[in-house]
Amino acid sequence: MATDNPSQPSRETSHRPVPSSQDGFPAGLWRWLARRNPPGPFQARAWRSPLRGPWLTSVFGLVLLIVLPVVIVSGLLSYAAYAPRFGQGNPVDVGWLRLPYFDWPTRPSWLYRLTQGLHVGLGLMLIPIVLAKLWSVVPKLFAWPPARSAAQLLERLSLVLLVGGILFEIATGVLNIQYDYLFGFSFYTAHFYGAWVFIGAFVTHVAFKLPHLIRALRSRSLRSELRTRLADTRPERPDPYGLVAPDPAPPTMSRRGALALVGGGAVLVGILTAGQTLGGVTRRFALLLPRGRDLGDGPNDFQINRTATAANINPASTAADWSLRLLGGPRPVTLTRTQLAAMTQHTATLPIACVEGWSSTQTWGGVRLRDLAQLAGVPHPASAKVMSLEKSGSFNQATLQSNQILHPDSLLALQVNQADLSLDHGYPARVIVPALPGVHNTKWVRSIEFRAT
Ligand SMILES: Nc1nc2c(c(=O)[nH]1)N[C@H]1C(S)=C(S)[C@@H](COP(=O)(O)O)O[C@H]1N2
Ligand SMILES: [Mo]
Repeated sequence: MATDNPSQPSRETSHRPVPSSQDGFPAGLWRWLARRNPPGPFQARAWRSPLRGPWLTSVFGLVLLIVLPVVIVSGLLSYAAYAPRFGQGNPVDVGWLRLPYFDWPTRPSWLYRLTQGLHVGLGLMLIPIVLAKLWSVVPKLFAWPPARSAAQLLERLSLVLLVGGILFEIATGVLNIQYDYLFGFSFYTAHFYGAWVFIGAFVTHVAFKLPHLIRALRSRSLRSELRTRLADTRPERPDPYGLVAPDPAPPTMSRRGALALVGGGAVLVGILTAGQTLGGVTRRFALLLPRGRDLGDGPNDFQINRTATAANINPASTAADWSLRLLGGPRPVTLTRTQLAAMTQHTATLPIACVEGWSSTQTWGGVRLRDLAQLAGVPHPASAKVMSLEKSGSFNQATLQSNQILHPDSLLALQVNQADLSLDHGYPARVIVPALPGVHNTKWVRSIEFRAT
């Protein structure tokens, strides 16, 4: 019954049953709709939780307001870390969404491990908070009439983009870290454009809601809420937004209980996730990530992104007659593995940090890339294109920036943890560069072309 709904506009004196042109369109239509509340969730009285209200919504909102920008910025940084200037952005051409190019740093070596670990880790931890926030405003989804003015209609459409955007980003992100390449479309393209839709809606939403959020947060004290037991839990004051239940049921949980439940959920997700990048014993708790598990002991027993078999590497092509080709100088240089091993060797402890959020730090041994550039006759390379023996796929080549070639820890690794690389980790030789996104640490290297400009 429409009269039960406190979010109704003030009752009109007119009783026209259908919209009339005298009313003007669409005002008349809205008034007509307002008298015809559909049943079920469209009845404000159907929503009875005594905890719903602007304060609780704003607490969840504040957490999202603080943490989401970190997730957004670290996500955009991941795009930048792929070096889009070399056509390695994913998606490649993003038109006017292109951000200014800059050289991704090589120091600290754990930079991408940090930014991408935050992106994936915080993104996952926010899921319970996003769900709680949606729960807290769900009656508004069923507000009736659907809109009372053109401005309100626009606001509700922007909420579709906001809610749809974040759910889409969560869904694509989670699927990608669980089973890559599950989509019929490119994960990167979808996640990238979805992100911009969400960013636009998020900025708009914050601009409109910030004053309400501040006011609502001031309406109750967090400290006293945290001291309030179930027995003393009362609904919030009736609000102009239609969040507080007009006919609240008795509470079954205190506000602090609800906050603990949601916060505990986020912490639990964090515990089940963080091990994939923290490593050590914590890796055992990274249950949410199939690629985060401990793979046993031994120098080569760490995370493998794609095995040699999966990459269609013919073991014969990595055998004794394998040689590395250095291109781009006055004449090509060819080096056998024995010749590479006879050059000055360096070791560096560096992480492989995957876009999926996991990382794995190992001690690598091999030849400096800058020594190879020197040998090729390009001592001051502007870039280097690394090609793999792997024939197809988008992971079989990568272009490195000048600072990534010249860093003293940037290696063409022959060894890891003092043993020869295993075939799965890129034998006979692979690239390892500080702070480089995992995907560009090319395995089964066939050639490197150093470019002076
Ligand atoms: N040729 C080739 N190199 C590759 C890959 C690949 O599939 N093919 N995977 C990349 C990705 S996505 C990551 S995260 C790292 C993983 O290295 P690892 O398998 O030795 O841990 O290798 C990178 N190098
Ligand atoms: Mo990766």
